Amino acid sequence: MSTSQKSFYLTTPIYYVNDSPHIGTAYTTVAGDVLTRWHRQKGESVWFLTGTDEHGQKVLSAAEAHGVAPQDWCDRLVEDSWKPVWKSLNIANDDFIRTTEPRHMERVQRFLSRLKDQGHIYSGKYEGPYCIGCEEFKLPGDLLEGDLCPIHSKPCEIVSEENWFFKLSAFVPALLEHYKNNPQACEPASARNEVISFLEGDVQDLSISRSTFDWGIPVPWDTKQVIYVWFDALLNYATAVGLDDEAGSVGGKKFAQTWPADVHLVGKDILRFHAVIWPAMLMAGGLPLAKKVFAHGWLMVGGEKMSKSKANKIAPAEITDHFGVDAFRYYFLRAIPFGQDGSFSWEDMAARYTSELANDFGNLASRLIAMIEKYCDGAIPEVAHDSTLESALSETVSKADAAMCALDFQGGITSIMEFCKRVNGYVTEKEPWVVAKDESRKGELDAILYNTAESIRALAILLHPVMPETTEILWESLGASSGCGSLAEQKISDVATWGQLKQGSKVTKGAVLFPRLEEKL
Ligand code: ME8
Repeated sequence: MSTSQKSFYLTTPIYYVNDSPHIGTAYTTVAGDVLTRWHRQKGESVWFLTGTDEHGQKVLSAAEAHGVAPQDWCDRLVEDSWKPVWKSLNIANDDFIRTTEPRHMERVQRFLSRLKDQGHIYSGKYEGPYCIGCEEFKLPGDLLEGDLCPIHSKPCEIVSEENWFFKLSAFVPALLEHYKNNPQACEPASARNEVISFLEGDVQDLSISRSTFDWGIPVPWDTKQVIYVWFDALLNYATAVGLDDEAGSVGGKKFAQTWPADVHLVGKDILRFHAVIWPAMLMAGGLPLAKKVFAHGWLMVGGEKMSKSKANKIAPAEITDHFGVDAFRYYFLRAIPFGQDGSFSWEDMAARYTSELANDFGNLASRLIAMIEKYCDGAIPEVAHDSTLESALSETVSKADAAMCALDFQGGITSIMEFCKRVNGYVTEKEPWVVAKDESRKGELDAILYNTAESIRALAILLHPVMPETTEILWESLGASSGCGSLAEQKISDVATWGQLKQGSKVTKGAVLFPRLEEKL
């Protein structure tokens, strides 16, 4: 791959390390992983960034509550919790940025100094409510009765400080113009509308420093103040790939290859930061804006947004211990339209696991392998063709690719699973177990089994980004790597080319892909 090719650059939010990951933070990270794996499978150069947001009052309070110095607290949580959880979920991120790393802190200070020199920053007095849960300066109109934060249902503290301000309001006309000309820059449409109506309101300049605590990056020209945690955090997307480094340097080259980001994946709770403040910061710095901010909905448990600070928090392991990692990765993207809120229920997850994964997909694969073992001595039979299956596959690949690239994970996965149902229908209709009873119909039997195997080859590739582990087991048991190469190197654009499984490749009965739940519970 040429080094000058622009990478498809996707980011997740960097999560606060006030606690460990839960299924909400895993939802965003898995979605990012599936999308980047899909783009890799398209043969594109990809850069996938995640990380942790370690400064600010919220993290400081968590560390204090545990009697640990904030840096030690962050180190411990990142190494013992965040990184291992992402590894356990098979997240293939290319980089992991921590905002306490020198590579980030130095670039943030340099960028801020540049904005100050260019006249975008001034000193002033800030007075108003602040929600530590959101780490956000609130407008009185944002709050519920009793000055409660609408997201955290907790009272805000009143901040009154001499701070440094960023001239956010100066960028409002340019931001409105940007969204008018590039509607795809903020999706879904409901998110874009919210951003536009916010911009059409009374947008204030933003306080970007704090003086009452010191857990943050010092303001370079006024070290009694630390940089506001969101100003620090948003910059991670650019500092991680070499923001403002010299053109010919390693960082400079990386920046040229990755920036602008293609997708900032976020939850709708942090939409304004990403679709108002962040692009204004980039405009001030004279940098191109990210191509898309996509705000997905919330996972709800018991009718409430699941969050680290509430008792309704579910750790990914509670689910993966029952259903396995791949079913976890599959379920949320399959069940909830990306962009809308969705409720998690064990019953719905168990129902989909059994009907879609164990029955439709897992059983199809195990029946096919068993029949090839029984009727063909375990070797893939001669290449055959079925025009209906072939055209259904072509259609599936185009539909799935269009949907996945548009972040319609539900649409993409549904079209793949519809093809799976169709293959099941083909097997039911052709009744290979009946055909096998008549030796004169051996050619017919071989053709049915080849067509089924070939369809399953395609399913393994198309589902690989969603369920990397299970599809790898399936690929091996189909004996596909000997004739087709590794699963990771299969390209989406070639999936529908029929006849790739090689005659004579040996199939093997692998592990059951999706064991019956009764055996696991
Ligand atoms: O906001 N449903 O970090 P955070 C769906 N550090 N997604 C959820 C969710 C839920 N119930 N709960 C959390 C921060 N998320 C900042 C970000 S970025 C420069 C700084 C996901 O730890 C979702 O992506 O509070 C949400 O936006 C993010 O976690 C918030 O994570």
